[in-house]
Amino acid sequence: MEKDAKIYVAGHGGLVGSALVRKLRAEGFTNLVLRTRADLDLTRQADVEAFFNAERPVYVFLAAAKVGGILANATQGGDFIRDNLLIQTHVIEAARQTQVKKLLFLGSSCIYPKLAPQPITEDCLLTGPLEPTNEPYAIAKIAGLTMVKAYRAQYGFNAVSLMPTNLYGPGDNFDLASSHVLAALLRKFHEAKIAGASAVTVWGTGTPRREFLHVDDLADAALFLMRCDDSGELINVGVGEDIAIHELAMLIRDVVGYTGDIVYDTSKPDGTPRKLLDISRLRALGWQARIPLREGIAATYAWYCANYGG
Ligand code: GFB
Repeated sequence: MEKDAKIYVAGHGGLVGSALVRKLRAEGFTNLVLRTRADLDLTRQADVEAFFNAERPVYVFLAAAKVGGILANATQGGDFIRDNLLIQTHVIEAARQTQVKKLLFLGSSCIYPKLAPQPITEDCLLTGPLEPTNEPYAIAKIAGLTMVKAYRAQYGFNAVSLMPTNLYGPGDNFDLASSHVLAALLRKFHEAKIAGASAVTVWGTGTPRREFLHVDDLADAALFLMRCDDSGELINVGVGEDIAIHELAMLIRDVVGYTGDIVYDTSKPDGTPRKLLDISRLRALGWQARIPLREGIAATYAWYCANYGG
């Protein structure tokens, strides 16, 4: 990838997009094209076509998507499938029409079957029923993966498809109704510490297991694969180990320095019991994550305090 090549990071303001911009700038890429949602609504095809015709980026990182935690997915499925189908379809087609050299597409570990054998290998996709709480999102993302695969076969379109595990880090969404668990618990324990609350409520039973990858590691993997992988194969991106939600809650309580109790609200969904990724394919290409979970949580907590105060 040439350092002056024009690179479009769709969704540059989000958790993944902002990490990609940090990584690309740190690596000396000087020609980044960034557009806010107000500047460019990716759900409107004519606007996306006009943007690509005007800017003609050489590389595209498609980090724009409607994403959210288990509750948001379970209650806004229509928005999740509509917005993600529109965004990805418009960007991938405009990239093809304007001869983009390579596009990076992001799937997610949550689009594998609910009860896939663990750790999950890339060939598990579409081999069983999906997790009901996020089926609309999963089907949209599976459609995107299928689209880039079909575009490679029909048009020779070059795209790399990553399947990241659960992500966290600076720039995360801390809204308690729509966030993912790690960000939500950081905020909950922080606010309980400030308020002197006696307990923090954790959703579900605390027994599900999740794998967490710091978003700066994901950005590193994304650039690594954009540079070196042209196989067209799905590639899982994870850390190779997971943690039970109740263990995560105790870890975050310790990092935040809260001393109260943890109570579980079993009226909230657990979601899939486990979704640990098999990362053999990525390791064979020579990449592995570097940010340990406790260190990553502590750094994210410091970022949260600096940006959200309190
Ligand atoms: O991170 P999370 O919302 O999404 O939930 P998923 C992970 C686990 O943490 C679930 C529990 O078992 C939740 O019940 N949990 C405990 C909490 N306390 C909380 C809390 O305060 N907030 C949240 N959000 N969870 C998502 C998919 O599944 O994975 C998305 O729905 C996305 O589509 C994402 O792909 C990566 O890991 O269960």
